[in-house]
Amino acid sequence: MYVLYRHPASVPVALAIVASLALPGCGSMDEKPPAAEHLVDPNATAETRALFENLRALAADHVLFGHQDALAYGIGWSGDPGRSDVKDVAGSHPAVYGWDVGDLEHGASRNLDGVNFGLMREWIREGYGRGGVITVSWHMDNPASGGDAWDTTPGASSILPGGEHHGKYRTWLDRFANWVPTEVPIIFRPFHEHTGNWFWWGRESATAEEYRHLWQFTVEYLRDVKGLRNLLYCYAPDIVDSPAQYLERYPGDDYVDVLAYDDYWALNSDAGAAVMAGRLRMLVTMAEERGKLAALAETGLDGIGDEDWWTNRLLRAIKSDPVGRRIAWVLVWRNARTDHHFAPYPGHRSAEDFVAFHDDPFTLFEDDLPDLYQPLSR
Ligand code: BMA
Repeated sequence: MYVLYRHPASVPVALAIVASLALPGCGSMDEKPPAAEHLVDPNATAETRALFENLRALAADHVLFGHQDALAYGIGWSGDPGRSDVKDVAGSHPAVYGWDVGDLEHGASRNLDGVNFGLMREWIREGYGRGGVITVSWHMDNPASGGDAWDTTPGASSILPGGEHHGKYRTWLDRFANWVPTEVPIIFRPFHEHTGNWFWWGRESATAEEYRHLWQFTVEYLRDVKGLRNLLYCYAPDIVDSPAQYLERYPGDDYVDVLAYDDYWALNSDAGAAVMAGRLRMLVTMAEERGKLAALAETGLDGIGDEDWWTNRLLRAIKSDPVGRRIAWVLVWRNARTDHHFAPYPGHRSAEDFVAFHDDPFTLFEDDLPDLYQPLSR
């Protein structure tokens, strides 16, 4: 849909132009975008670093579209090779693939939603192989009570160093490190929506200090003990309405590469687009001040009741603010059932509008992507 990105040979030039035109502080076409000097992992793989830099350049003028579990199943099918509901409707896979490793902590063969972990690893490689972006969340069970992620029994302090379940938590992280395909750059988004009160790491179950320590320990363990070099770390609270609230539990610039948030609240009504635009503006401002990426890590309307939700709600909200529009990606949740889905499928009431959303030059699907894993030319 956007010719500039269709020709691999022109990509480095195109990226440099996009970045120099639109990144703050880059006044002329000769200037280079600022270097990504502050990744959480200073020894991240070249591909991981390139992903960060390319996403930062693309975010100036585009948003990548993502879908959870896209390759695993959709409405009326499961495990069909090369298939996604997004591709069935729009002709291209999403640009971003979300996966969740809930239950990997127990060494289970399938995640909490029944996705086989061996196949998930292959789908991650497949999406990456086509140039897509991979992000992983973790609906981790409650380490203290044995309940699920939604069991709000306090658990964070018990897995910190010195805590009763600390050894168990190390084992859980070991299982993640053993499973994750280390050659694939992955945007890792643990302990999300923590400003809500529905997870055991949420605001009513963990103090701000416990949350920060849990995050910092997790990063240091995966990076320094397990030696994972392929992770970018994404911090994603639920909706908040001030920078102070956003940063209350923030573990620090040394521990976060992507400032994101989840928002299932704003886009249920027409008026909500302005609310979301304001939140995105706040998010992008905080991210750019720190040299980080910004993203709308999860959003959507379950069932997508409005025919024009994609262009008139989501895209309008993202595009409407000149700062807020500089998020790198937006991801919608999984297509589990006809009564629980966030992307269209063939015959869906919003399918036609989704094609228009795909065709808009602002959105990038997999068929629009440049090589995100090659260093940005300087
Ligand atoms: C929720 C729902 C659940 C699912 C969970 C983790 O929002 O989709 O059915 O188990 O996410 O993927």
